[in-house]
Amino acid sequence: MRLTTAQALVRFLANQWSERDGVEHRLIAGVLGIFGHGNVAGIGQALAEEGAGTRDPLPYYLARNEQAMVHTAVGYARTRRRLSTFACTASIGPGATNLVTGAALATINRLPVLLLPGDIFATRAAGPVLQELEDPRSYDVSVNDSLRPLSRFFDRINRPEQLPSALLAAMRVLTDPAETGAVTLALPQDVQAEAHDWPEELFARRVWHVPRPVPEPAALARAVELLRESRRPLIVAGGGVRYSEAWTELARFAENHGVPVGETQAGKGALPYDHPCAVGAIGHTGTRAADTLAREADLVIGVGTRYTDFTTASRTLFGQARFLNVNVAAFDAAKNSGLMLVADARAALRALDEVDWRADADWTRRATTLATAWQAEVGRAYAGTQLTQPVALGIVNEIAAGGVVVNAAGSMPGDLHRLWRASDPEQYHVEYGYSCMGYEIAGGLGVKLGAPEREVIVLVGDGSYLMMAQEIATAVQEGVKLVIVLVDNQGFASIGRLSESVGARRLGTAYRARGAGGELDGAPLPLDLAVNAASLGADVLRADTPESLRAALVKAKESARTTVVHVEPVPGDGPDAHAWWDVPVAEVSALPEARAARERYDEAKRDQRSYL
Ligand SMILES: Cc1ncc(C[n+]2csc(CCOP(=O)(O)OP(=O)(O)O)c2C)c(N)n1
Ligand SMILES: [Mg+2]
Repeated sequence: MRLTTAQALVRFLANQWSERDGVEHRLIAGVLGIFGHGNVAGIGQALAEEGAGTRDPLPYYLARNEQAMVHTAVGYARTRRRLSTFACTASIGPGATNLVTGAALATINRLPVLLLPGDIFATRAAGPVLQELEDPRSYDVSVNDSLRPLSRFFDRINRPEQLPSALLAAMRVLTDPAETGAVTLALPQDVQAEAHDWPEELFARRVWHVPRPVPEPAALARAVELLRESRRPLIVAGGGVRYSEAWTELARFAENHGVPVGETQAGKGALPYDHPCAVGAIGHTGTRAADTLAREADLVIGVGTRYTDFTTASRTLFGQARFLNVNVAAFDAAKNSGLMLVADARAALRALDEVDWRADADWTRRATTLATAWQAEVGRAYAGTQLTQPVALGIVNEIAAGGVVVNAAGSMPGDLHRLWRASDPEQYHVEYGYSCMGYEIAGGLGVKLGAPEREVIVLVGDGSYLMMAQEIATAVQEGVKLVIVLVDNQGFASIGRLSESVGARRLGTAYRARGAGGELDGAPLPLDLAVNAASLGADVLRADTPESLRAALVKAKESARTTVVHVEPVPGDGPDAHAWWDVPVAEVSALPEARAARERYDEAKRDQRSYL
């Protein structure tokens, strides 16, 4: 069959399916793209020719920024449990390098996205081409090589003949639960347009089975031994619970064996907040309940977690516990010198559930008491007559029943992790692997594309909003409705607090004009982000009291249009952190507050374990 490389690629993608538990899903749900000379005549022409300008089978979506389109793909892939994702087509040069942040975010969060940046001519016939980076040491380098370390599979298609094997490898990695992440096929612009005779089989319907690996018997036997020796076990539920859809198995295991369950950011919602075994968020942004238990536990059972520094409180949280790590990726299962149970979370929890063993009854009871006390604390943080951030989040929580809340960076992820009451496993979508400012609106668009039946409520700080608000225009274009709560506190509340705590005097963390003395401490900036949102095509409501926020959210929910609710919260924080986070402080300084901060730092650092 004679087609261009780009036409063959597009036709191939339209025929790829994933399958797990007997259910099939379109692997590539569509193509997000921005065209330039590096892809318009290749992929762009192919999409037009293959009918993808229409909606089926490979609908095309025009995004506003290449980074944002990867966020949208990630939001979608997470919502669809990695069984379906988007391809992202970018031009060469800046269009391609704009993908870099999105690629890192996808790979860190273990979420599949297919990146298709254009590349410089394979023939080098007319180089340097517009937007080409020339490397005097080698003609074999382009800016796309910056995507190599961020991609779980990277290939450059220098000849049409290379396409079939590269495509098969790309699909294998996208659908492999242990390998998945960003997959990049760099497409030289001349090769995209080049014709070739392709074998018909390349375009056959292909189904990629997504496995549920079972634990190896010997490893399982050792895990059982470890369980039997434990009296004070604690589960750390991570994103792997979600991707495996192992919620029922997790609840059953926890109930049957009396094991409390703490949750990472990616795992939050694994159990409903009021489940008898739920002790809520764990780690630096954890609840007092989970963090207290973590210090006393003799066994930590990690299920689908990467054990980031937020989860382990920079390796100070888990007193003397041993680790049993259930993970589909050996890389993660090996962490903290844990006993590795390399398996799908659902399969492993089912196997472990067979064990005749229970935690000490006192331990299980204590977990329930601590969790109940914590919920009372959340109640106090949510109650209030002033519109502080915790009060605002409480109102969003109340209104969001049945919806999804989306967030990524700033002061809200910590407050949300600690306070948010997730009543079902779909409700909480906080991207905290990369905690990337700008993910919120673009990612929220992907969440909504993945779960159109759900109300998607994007929480975005003013700092994040100013980095990447433009996908509001894409949401309006697609008639995809988002509710966006814009929390405007004129700068970086989170980093402002952190700055003060490390002796950096809040430098550069508030949005202020340059003052008379030459510092950034002058008048507040005359920004009106609500007007900005309206200019992008959203409806806008403003709220400055708890009542007006509630009313605005109800109205936004009823509307069919993307609505931005602009909130300026009054100062007021939620509960403090109960566990440390390692942010190194200046070892020498003339500033007294930096010296004091260093003393506190040295003190906390002493508790850091090596987990050898
Ligand atoms: C792309 C990116 N740049 C920088 C950071 C570091 N950072 C984390 S939070 C933050 C400030 C966020 O401000 P805003 O969105 O207004 O949230 P707030 O802290 O005020 O709640 C910054 C700069 C980041 N996470 N992502
Ligand atoms: Mg802010």
